[in-house]
Amino acid sequence: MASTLITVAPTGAETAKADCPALPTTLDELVETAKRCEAAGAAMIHLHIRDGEHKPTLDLGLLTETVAAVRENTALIVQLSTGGAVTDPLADRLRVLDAAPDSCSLTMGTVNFGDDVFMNPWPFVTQLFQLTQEREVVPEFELFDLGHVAALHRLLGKYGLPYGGRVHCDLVMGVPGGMPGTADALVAAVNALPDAVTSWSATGIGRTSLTVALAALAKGGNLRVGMEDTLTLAKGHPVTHNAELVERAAALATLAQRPPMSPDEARDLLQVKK
Ligand code: KMH
Ligand code: ZN
Repeated sequence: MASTLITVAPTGAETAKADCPALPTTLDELVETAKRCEAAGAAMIHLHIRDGEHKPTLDLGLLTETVAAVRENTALIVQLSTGGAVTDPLADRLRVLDAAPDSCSLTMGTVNFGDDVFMNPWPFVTQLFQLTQEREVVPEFELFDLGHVAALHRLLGKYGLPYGGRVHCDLVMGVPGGMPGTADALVAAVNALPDAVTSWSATGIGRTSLTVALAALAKGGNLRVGMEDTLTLAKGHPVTHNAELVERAAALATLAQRPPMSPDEARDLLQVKK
């Protein structure tokens, strides 16, 4: 039976710990979250980390320590964010690969991001992509807009396949400034993906989370969920632990006759380094 890759994005860089104490920001909280989310059906974790004051950081020592701790305690594929926070310099974002994750996010273009701008100029995209090839890290192409899909065609046409030979992307939908979190937008984006794409997932920001998950399953895709993307299960029902979102995703995937895949199956799918 076909199965579903569930990725959990537990923290992000946008929510303040003071506003959401349930957000995992310390190493202990991240490891506990990773373990519970793996038990609930996640196969990959998309990590942003925080400093001692719970502020987003790309500190290389902390990133390396976090990768090691999650690897020690789970079998999850460890994906580090190279998106960071909107204020992070591009050079620091490239340096994330020095922490040697299994996978990293790679956003395919600049996008308005609420009141901010998430900068991903083309030379940065190509430099980061070539670095993933050199370091043998599997990129996950983050697509916030149809223009990012066009940029993925351009990238693969010019630089070839990623490390491992598979092409995995994630549609990030419902960001104010990006494509909307609707079934119509999802179908349009998926139908426009390059033929080289071997797997894709989708995530809906905020209240679009459930719509996007249902549309993704109906269209044959995989799921990314987590408190980076949504802080409520429904209106008036705040998420109290990332595992709740993974459990819901696993239940939907099971109902769709494509139960969650194990981390080992996900390693095969994405061809991350052994
Ligand atoms: N925090 C956003 C500005 C990624 O992780 O690669 C970017 C982001 C995407 O979250
Ligand atoms: Zn992220």
